[in-house]
Amino acid sequence: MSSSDAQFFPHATGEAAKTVEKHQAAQDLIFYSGWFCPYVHRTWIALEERGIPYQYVEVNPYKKEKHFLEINPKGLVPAIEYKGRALYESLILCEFLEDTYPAATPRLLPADTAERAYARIWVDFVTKNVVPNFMRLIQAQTVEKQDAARADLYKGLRTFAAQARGPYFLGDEFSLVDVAIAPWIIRDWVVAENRGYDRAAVSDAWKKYADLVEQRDSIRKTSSEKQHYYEIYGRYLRDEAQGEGARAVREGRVIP
Ligand SMILES: N[C@@H](CCC(=O)N[C@@H](CS)C(=O)NCC(=O)O)C(=O)O
Repeated sequence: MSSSDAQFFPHATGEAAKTVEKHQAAQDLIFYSGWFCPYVHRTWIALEERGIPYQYVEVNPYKKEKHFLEINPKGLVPAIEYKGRALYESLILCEFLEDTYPAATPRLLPADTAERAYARIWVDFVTKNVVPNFMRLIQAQTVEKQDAARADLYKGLRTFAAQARGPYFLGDEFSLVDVAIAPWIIRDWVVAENRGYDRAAVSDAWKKYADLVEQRDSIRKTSSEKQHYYEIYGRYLRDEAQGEGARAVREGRVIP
């Protein structure tokens, strides 16, 4: 990790800052967040969607401070401390919230067990076919590598959108599948402005889905001002980022 990775705007801005402000009081659940992080964004969307009480704590995960490493030995955000128990991994945290707050609505996983498994199949698809290709596209430095990554990303998004029942992935209800992919929808301007990505060029179905998902209240309320994402994504676009994820993408490894 280079020290420059640890230097960026230190807190949420815009709509996200208002949400942070409302979640300062002590709660059973402490949410360790990095305002900029797409993985954090998933868990944050789930918390906001379901109205779960939480205390927001901003962490700079690149600093690897001792207290945070005690919460998550991997040193990655998001993490949660719940009644003294430390947990991490964005999608596992979303499922933890689902299990721990069964009365909070809406539920993000369907009640029917086969339908729940189906939702998890598509969450897994996002993890394997969308996120890595999105990050590869951002970090690719040659036109050839960008073309290859964009083609793989389009293929993944096209497949995903073709399976979406509409308006959301599983139908009328917003679900964990939408949560899993939403942070990369709200950040796709990075590849639109710099890597020739175009929602409409993926497919009509993808554009319709992405245009709808980004309007979701829980997503808007947890998004910061675009200008502050620039310095972070600039490092990715120059392939200079040294975080765990950026290094894994550079070396062709699975993202941690
Ligand atoms: N698989 C993890 C990934 C989390 C992750 O990579 N978070 C990044 C910020 S976006 C981080 O904490 N990076 C610190 C580092 O790489 O040292 C999850 O889904 O929670």
